[in-house]
Amino acid sequence: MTFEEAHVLIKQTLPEKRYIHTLGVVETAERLAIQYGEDVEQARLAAMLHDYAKYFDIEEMRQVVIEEGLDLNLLQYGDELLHAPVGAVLLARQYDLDQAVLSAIRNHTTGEPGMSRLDQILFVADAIEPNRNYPGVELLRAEAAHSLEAAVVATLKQTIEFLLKKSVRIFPLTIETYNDFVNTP
Ligand code: DGI
Ligand code: FE
Ligand code: FE
Repeated sequence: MTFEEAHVLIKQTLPEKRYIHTLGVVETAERLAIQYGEDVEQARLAAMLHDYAKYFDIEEMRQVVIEEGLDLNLLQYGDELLHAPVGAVLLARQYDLDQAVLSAIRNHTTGEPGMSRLDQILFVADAIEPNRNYPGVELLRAEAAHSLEAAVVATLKQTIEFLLKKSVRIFPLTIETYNDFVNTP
């Protein structure tokens, strides 16, 4: 799938606000890929597609988790977690996409221990794209300017703090990713 094909698909799939967020993620992922020497075309494509399933029917997404043998724990946490792994599966079913791109889409919400540099770029770009304006986003942008790994840790900390304040369950993979990156010297 080319970037332009992905662009057409996303423009017709997502509502305006989410489409604008997506363009911000594309621009930011491209910038980070250049800065950190990763594949710019893969970063742009993963960013364009990352929220493909964001507004899909929750029951249908739960069904995909079961059918595809994805981690059944996904059904016991917030529904917000579904769109990343389910989006990757649905895209892989319909289009020819590199595993590296699918991996970045799959783990963009929680991260994953040992995630690739491309995964890290999408994970951070999603959190700091120019349309994001939550408290603390400037700190994440500053981290991303000097270290991709530091930005991953800062993003995980901000996500975990946000979930704690909301008193919702934290998906184990989010915590495992945090532990993995904090242990990395
Ligand atoms: O899809 P976006 O809004 O662009 O961003 P995202 O894919 O990072 O999704 C963010 C949402 O996911 C936000 O509502 C918090 C939720 N989330 C992230 N990590 C966890 C989580 N929800 C639960 N329950 N547990 C998590 O570990
Ligand atoms: Fe998302
Ligand atoms: Fe997003």
